[in-house]
Amino acid sequence: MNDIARTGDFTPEHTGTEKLEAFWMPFTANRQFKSAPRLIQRAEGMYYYTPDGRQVLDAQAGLWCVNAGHCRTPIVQAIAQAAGSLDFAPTFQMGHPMAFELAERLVALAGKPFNHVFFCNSGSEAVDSALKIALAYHRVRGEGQRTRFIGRERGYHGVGFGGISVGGIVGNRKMFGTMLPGVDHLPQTWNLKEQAFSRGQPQWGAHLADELERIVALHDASTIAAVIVEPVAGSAGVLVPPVGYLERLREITAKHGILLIFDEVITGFGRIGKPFGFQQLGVTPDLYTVAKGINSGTVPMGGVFAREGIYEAFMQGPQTAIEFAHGYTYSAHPLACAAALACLDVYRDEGLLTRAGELAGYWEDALHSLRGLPHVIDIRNIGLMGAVELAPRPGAAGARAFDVHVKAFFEENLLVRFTGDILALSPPLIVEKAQIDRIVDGLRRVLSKLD
Ligand code: PXG
Repeated sequence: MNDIARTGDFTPEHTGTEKLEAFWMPFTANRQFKSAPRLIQRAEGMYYYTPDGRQVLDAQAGLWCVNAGHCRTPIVQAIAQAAGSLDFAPTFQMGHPMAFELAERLVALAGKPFNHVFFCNSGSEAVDSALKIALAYHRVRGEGQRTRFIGRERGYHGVGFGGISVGGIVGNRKMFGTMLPGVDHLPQTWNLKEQAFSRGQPQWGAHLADELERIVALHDASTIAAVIVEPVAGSAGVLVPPVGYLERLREITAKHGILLIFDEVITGFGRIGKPFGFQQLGVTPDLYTVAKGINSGTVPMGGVFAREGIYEAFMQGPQTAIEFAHGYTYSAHPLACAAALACLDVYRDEGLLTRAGELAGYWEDALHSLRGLPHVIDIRNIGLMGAVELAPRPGAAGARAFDVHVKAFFEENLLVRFTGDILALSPPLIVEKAQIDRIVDGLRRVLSKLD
């Protein structure tokens, strides 16, 4: 097979439905997809290209990850260079320079109090790693009885057993039965009546954080290791935290010696206006997870940031002891590190980690201009995240948003994500105002004639 074919030549015989059968697609309606496939061949900048040569505007940054835009030359070159000079290197009892350089640059971007980062290969692994760091942290300090976790309804923390246990998306949990024991959930924060068409953070809802006091009282603080939430819930459809809500979670967790973990897999790397979501929202967790935008989705990579005092608590016992029995073969993989280092340069040189803040007002006005269209019951936004929620068709939840997704793709050359009856938007951070207009105008045309 020549190189071109291997990098994705969808010849007609490759798009026949039988050729699509073997791939068990993740989080996909496999039979529906394979009967009417939506295929992507290549990508560049803000666009995907289909096998039949259509240029599709990517309004979802791949899957909330391609923050620097697609196939950026410096990132591509860095990956190629690494592949040819250090294809793999162990990071168990060994090290390679890019891993240390990347960690240094990342903690500098995070700022105080964050001083260490642990590497893994996905958001799901980052979440499991963070939960394990939390448990082990309490244990090394002599508080090993702190084993409970508190997540939140509608939270998405990936698909590991830890992640689905603290997560709160029913469909991702109910099939699997067994989960981590000792997990409780805060109520989710979205309320149609109180918050519909809020711009940015809703005013209503800070009091929902007080539920944490009730849960703590029930179990006793001494049994609880950590609370984990997304600063802005992404997968559940862009649920923006009410004003004062995260502050309240921070206060309560600090008071009870409970670690606060932010899952920044989506909000990290510029999505809401600062390098990390906590910086934009002004509330500092003890640990936070990242993935996706760390290298603009180019090579699988995730990480956990730890504040001062956490890593240090592990550094005890004999010098020869492995302080934390956790890690992955591909933790700090050279290709992922090379991609991330080059990506950080692109972010810095193009000001991309603060661009969502600069465009947020324009984005907000553009999205909210869809208010009043048929079936639109809510519009939410923060930074360069947005959601348009539709009323479900009676007896066919999710069908309306799926229709919009398909029509946007085929009729408007627009890639828009959907979850339930919510359209979710998160364009690459290089998006231009004219492209924001195109996204919104395309959606307007589709929504106007939607039944
Ligand atoms: N935490 C959060 C907050 C996420 O959004 C994960 C963990 C898991 O990451 P990995 O890399 O293991 O998939 C995620 C992933 C969507 C969508 O459209 C969201 C995610 C992944 C795929 C689709 O809502 N988020």
